[in-house]
Amino acid sequence: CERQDGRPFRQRLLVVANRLPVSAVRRGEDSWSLEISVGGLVSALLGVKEFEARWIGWAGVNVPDEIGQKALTKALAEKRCIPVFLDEEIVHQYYNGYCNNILWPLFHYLGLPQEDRLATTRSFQSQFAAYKKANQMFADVVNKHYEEGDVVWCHDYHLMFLPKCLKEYNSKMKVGWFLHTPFPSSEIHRTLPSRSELLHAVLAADLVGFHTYDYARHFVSACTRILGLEGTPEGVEDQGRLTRVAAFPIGIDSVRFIRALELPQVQDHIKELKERFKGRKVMLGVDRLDMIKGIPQKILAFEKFLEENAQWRDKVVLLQIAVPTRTDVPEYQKLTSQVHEIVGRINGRFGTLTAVPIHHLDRSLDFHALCALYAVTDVALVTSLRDGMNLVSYEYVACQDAKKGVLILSEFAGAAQSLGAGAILVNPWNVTEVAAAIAQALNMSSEEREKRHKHNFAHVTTHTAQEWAETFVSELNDTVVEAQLRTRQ
Ligand code: ADQ
Repeated sequence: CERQDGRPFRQRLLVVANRLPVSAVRRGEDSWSLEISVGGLVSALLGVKEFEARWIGWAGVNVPDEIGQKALTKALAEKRCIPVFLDEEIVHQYYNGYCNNILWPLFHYLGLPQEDRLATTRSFQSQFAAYKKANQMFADVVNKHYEEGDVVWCHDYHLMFLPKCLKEYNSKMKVGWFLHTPFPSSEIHRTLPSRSELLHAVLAADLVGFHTYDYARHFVSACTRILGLEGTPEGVEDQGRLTRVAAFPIGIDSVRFIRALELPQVQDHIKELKERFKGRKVMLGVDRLDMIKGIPQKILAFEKFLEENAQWRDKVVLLQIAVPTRTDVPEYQKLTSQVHEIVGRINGRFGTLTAVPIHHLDRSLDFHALCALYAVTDVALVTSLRDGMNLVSYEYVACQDAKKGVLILSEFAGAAQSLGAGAILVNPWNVTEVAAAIAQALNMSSEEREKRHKHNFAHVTTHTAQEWAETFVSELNDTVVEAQLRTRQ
């Protein structure tokens, strides 16, 4: 196997994530069309030049028949993707249930669902059993495709059991696991009925990575307090075996965003937006419509700002782009109605015949439209109640080198640790504080905006997604070599 420049790849990298980076649509009994979905992880790994990456994951569709499975496997192989086939019941219990209904809220400090509080409830137990079963199914596929010397990189809270399953197959496999969400305080993690089993399973990896040092510290504390293991500056030690634990803050492919701003279609969007909002300052929110993103809190803070700053009422507009996710879950449906209700009330209260203060869109935007919005807006508002990192804040900074807009950023997003010096940091629960931050951002001098932007732009363009992936994989290789040396001594 060769790279584009003709040199051989250093190593094969098996990336295992719940979802493959493609959406599959069935066109006939044995034909599929595939569309690549570019997200943070995909662009991060596209930049990893030394490794020949293959993806293993679920294609997001139920394919019960053998003909369909074979055809999809073949189509995916051309994109270097390998499918794990999960049936509807497993998806319901493992993905909707244990992953999204239990681990996601818990890791974001929203607690366990009330009805699942007791470890003995049937639904909790069956969801956990399905979670383990699904992780074993991922492991079976990885094991089938693994070749000696490969690096296996497991991603996120969906696959916490995977390192254990893989090491049971082959203790020599190089296994890394990275969490994209926060890892909560050990006091939160210990409420989980399956707390110990999950920690032990993750510890089977050689390297465990988090976005921030705090999340890594919480994980080590959970292992020391709940499992009684020894925490060292390097990681966690269990009977002489060390699992290395460290922080690897993710970044974005900043060049992709910066270059996009030159494209004619993006320039056209920019021109249109400038015309449309002429004479008004524009604030931007871009989020998945999820409880963790603090969208109601953001809108209420904007209302407070309008209440207290009458002179700004017809001079500022908030564009909130919220892409719907997990739309079949009642809590998410409730959140959507709640947001619509607040937006309607505020627009009724402060709107005029010609303009409304909030434009709320329940949809995803294409990449070019998103870049244009990032480039023309004066302020970005990120008010996550908890967020592993938050890439929207990075993307905004990457597109603001001409305008030098202000980033208002929640102190509970991992990004606060890297962009804190340039952003205005806020506690999203404190509506008065966020309203004051909006006033500060809108009134900020151009010198101060420039100074703050410069700091953040330097960070976003140097700590890229590519660097993140390269660092993790090199560290994983080194960790395994060091462990081998230790056992030989
Ligand atoms: P997410 O919770 O999805 O990711 P984030 O990091 O902000 O959050 O990434 C969202 C991505 O989706 C961005 O690339 C953004 O451009 C895109 N996006 C969001 N809303 C959109 C919209 N309305 N239209 C178009 N695109 C939209 C999880 C964790 C984060 C962590 C990442 C990466 O929750 O904390 O930063 O993984 O590790």
